[in-house]
Amino acid sequence: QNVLKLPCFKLLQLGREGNNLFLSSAPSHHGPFPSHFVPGICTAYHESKYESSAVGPPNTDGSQDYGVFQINSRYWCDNQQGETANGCRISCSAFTNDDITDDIECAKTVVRDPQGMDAWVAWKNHCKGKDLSEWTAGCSL
Ligand SMILES: [Ca+2]
Repeated sequence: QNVLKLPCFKLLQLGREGNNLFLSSAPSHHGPFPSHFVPGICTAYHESKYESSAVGPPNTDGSQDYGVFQINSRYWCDNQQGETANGCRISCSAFTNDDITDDIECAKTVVRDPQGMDAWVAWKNHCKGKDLSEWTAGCSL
């Protein structure tokens, strides 16, 4: 994972629009980029490679995951296929366009759940407890 190969504008978009996102689980110091953006940036990369049109393959329960944060249709959005709690009260298709504002809003809702950032497998497997400073190398607000 070489952050310098990633589009910095995407990092900045995630960072700027994600103000206060993931604050509670943020590591304390990550250079010039505000530290509380970094968990979301690392997680989004490992979930979707920042591909806003990403739709995951069906999960074992038939649900699917949408957008940069791979938000799940069983719990958080409605894809018109099967049961959903629709916790973010939104269509899953809203998470597959280039405007990630609503994706971030929903991610904030997800992270307020008791499991917090652990809702994302990519966070647990690739980001949690790691030195995340490389994610912001070459980027600043
Ligand atoms: Ca969107």
